[in-house]
Amino acid sequence: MLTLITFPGSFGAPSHSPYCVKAMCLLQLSGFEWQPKYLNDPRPMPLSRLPVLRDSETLIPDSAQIQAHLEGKGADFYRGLSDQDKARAHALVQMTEMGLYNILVHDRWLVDECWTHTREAFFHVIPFIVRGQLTRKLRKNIRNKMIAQGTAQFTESERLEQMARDLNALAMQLGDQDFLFGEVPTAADAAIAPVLDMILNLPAKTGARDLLRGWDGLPAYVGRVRDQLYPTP
Ligand SMILES: N[C@@H](CCC(=O)N[C@@H](CS)C(=O)NCC(=O)O)C(=O)O
Repeated sequence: MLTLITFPGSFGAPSHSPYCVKAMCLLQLSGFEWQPKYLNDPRPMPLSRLPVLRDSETLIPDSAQIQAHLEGKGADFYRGLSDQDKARAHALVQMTEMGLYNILVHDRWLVDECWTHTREAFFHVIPFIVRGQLTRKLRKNIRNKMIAQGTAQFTESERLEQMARDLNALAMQLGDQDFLFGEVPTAADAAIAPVLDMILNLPAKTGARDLLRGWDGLPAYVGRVRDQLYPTP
């Protein structure tokens, strides 16, 4: 059986990481049997990140590589779609993983009120005596990464303007369909909805959370992906 090595869940999602939830949704869509194995520290893993898929003795890191591996075993995540739609799906996934994902990371780690809850949810397993020092260091690293990558260089209103453009692109593609490419979920929904879900469920009020909660159609879309693709606990 396939084993997905994943961070555990928080704030109502089956993993802290949208990439781990993406991999779970892909596995659900694939129809293959799989089981989760929860890990808190990804450092021993290839690339030092999660998710990682174990197939017999092989470890496959990275959600896009996991997708390709499942496709190699026969999964068809875009059944019946044109090459043009597949290209559009790829572009929307990239947009979400490069843009909206970083807004999620920014708000989780750098908005003080969110950080208090994030720290508790992600790091409660670390012994209390070293937790403060370690999480301060991790937070500083994330702040530096967010500045280097650009998200933390913008003002809140600039970030929200960028986010609104991304949400508009997703809402335009969704239209009045149930899922991004029709009435059946695809790999694009597996990748995109978990990022939106985690922004919707940020543990404190932020501009990004408010913007998405108020966006006509997108919260309901996330609910449909949850119902159809998230594994049952
Ligand atoms: N491109 C990778 C990204 C995976 C990733 O960045 N995972 C993050 C969590 S969202 C991670 O494991 N970070 C290392 C850590 O948290 O220590 C994928 O698609 O799987």
